[in-house]
Amino acid sequence: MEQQRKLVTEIPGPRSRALWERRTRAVPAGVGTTLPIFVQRAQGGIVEDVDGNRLIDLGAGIAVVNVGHAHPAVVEAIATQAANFVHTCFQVTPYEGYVAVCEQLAARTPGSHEKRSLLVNSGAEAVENAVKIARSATGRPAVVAFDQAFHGRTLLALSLTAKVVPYKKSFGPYAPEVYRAPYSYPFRGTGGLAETIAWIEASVDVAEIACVVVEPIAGEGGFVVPEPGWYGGIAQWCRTNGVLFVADEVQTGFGRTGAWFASEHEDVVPDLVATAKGLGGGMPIAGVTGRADIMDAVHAGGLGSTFGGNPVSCAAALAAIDVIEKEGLVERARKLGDRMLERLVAMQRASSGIGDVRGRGAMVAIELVTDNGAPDADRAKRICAACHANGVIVLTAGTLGNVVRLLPPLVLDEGLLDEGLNVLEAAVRG
Ligand code: PLZ
Repeated sequence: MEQQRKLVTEIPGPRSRALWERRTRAVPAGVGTTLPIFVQRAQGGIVEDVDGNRLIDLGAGIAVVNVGHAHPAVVEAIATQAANFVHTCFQVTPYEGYVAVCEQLAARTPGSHEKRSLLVNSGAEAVENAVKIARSATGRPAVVAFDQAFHGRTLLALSLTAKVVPYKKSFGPYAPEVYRAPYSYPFRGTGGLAETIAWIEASVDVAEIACVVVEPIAGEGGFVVPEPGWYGGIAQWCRTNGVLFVADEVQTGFGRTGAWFASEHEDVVPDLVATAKGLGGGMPIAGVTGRADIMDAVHAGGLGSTFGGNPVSCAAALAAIDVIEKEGLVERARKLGDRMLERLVAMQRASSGIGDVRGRGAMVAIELVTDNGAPDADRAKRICAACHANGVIVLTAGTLGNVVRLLPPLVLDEGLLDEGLNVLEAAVRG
């Protein structure tokens, strides 16, 4: 498929609008939609809709298709595995692909210690299992999460997620023994390391804490990069206090930030790592990887999932990991990131209202503020809408909704990236 932006109708076009009509009668309103075009095909960095419009994708299905849409190696691995067998349930009769993915997770996640991995289906399920394992291994109940956190939408994961609207409103009561501490937010000058630790120690008996669950960069929370030393400082505090350090690398993993895992930027070796999204190259699969002694602390039969580590998803994951390695996508994330930051800083200088430009690797964002520095969620929405109308997929983020984030497939052609950024620049200018 030609890697080219092409608009042949307004966005959304007539066929997408007709499907939207059907959608409203079949799908509940509670399922949100960023951009109501209906997809026909997607390859590399381009998404084609049912009206024949081709859009530049700067969202990668929320950090999933790091290797690009429908990478040929991933597609071939899926087809080959599907022709052999599609499902047995690993707990009923195992197969090699599951083991091979766990070996890859052990080799790629930070630290050279002995590891084990559990495979599940989604980021939320990975986080939930990480907490179950941490509780089982420590015999402690409490969990600390942060005020910009997103960890998923199932009950325990949602209890860890911070943002009320739209995620938490009306869905309580939430799981007990979850304590929320301030996340480092350099642009707002809040959540320094000492403040965070003092907050934790004042709010919960440290001897009762099983684990701290933390994103190396707050993803849905607005691509907030903590101040240098904060993430490592929390890990150190955990070690000192017998608290397990659980890294949620669901959004930051698999090359996204210019390292295999973002914990590497702070030389942190987590006790447990939750992964999902980029792992499967587009197929649903997630993992919990951790120190062998912690992972093996759970009794036999205590962990599992019918579809967890589905053979087709495992084949896709092995292919995607191989593509990230062979195509140098970790390096490429840095290159794309440098280009995006350079352009965004130029936009910040030329226009008012961009309070902050931040990110790591191919995970970058702008935070929109009004003249007096208040969060400007309406402007973020307007900028996204203008990008969408002009054939560029961008996403909002932020606990206050005032962030526009860019997270393209790591294979995106530099010409297309620049074209996408030109559209964004015009949208920022208004
Ligand atoms: N942890 C860090 O980013 C998912 C959410 C989309 P699942 N982020 C996208 C939405 O609106 O629900 C995410 C994440 C981090 C966990 C999760 C949860 O991953 O695969 O969506 O369950």
